[in-house]
Amino acid sequence: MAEAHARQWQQGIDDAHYGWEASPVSLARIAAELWPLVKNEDWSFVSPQGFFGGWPNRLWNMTKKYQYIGSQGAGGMGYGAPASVGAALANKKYGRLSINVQTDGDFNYSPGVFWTAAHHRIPLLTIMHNNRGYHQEVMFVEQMASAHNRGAENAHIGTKLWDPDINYSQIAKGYGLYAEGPITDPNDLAPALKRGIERVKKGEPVLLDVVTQPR
Ligand SMILES: Cc1ncc(C[n+]2csc(CCOP(=O)(O)OP(=O)(O)O)c2C)c(N)n1
Repeated sequence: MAEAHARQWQQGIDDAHYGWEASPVSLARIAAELWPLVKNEDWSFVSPQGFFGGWPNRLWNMTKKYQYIGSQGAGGMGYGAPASVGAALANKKYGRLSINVQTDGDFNYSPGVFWTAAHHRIPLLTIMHNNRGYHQEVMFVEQMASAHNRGAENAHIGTKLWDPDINYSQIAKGYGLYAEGPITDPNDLAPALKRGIERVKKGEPVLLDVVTQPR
């Protein structure tokens, strides 16, 4: 088992190299850039990671029960943002660094919760996984259209969040948060994460909008 675990761990590190320099930014890169910045903090990952490639599980050393909130109890979108703010509120009294990787579709169900985070000064680092779509649905419609030999060129209808692109840092600023982005160059990511973490450690919510690969 130890050998199998070591192999799996190494596979995660190897896989994280793919698309390292890509723009939109790869999800593995977000997790890999975050880890050295948080590993010596008392951190807590307060969002589901199923749509984030499971990268925290693959690359981070999780040893404490509060370091991962787990997946949604059901499959309901609109759970992620409020759940992460609630978990960050619970973490606040312990001085923990709460980290939320926030998918864009989920964000749009109840974005006002970020105002709540600003109002109550809830420390929370939110990194937008902004793939500009309800990508689960994009994939499903592409699959079904292809299965019926219809071609997938209309799969974006009702599933993509573009035209116009949504400016999440502007929305967050409107709610009273410190925000940066959209970040499209992967080399801009680490400096933004550092700035964001510094502010969160001072006790405020921060949102960084990162334009990402679909999954
Ligand atoms: C309340 C609700 N509405 C719709 C769905 C169907 N649904 C499942 S995943 C998904 C897309 C989610 O988009 P996003 O949060 O951006 O994640 P992505 O699929 O892009 O990774 C939708 C609409 C659902 N599960 N729950």
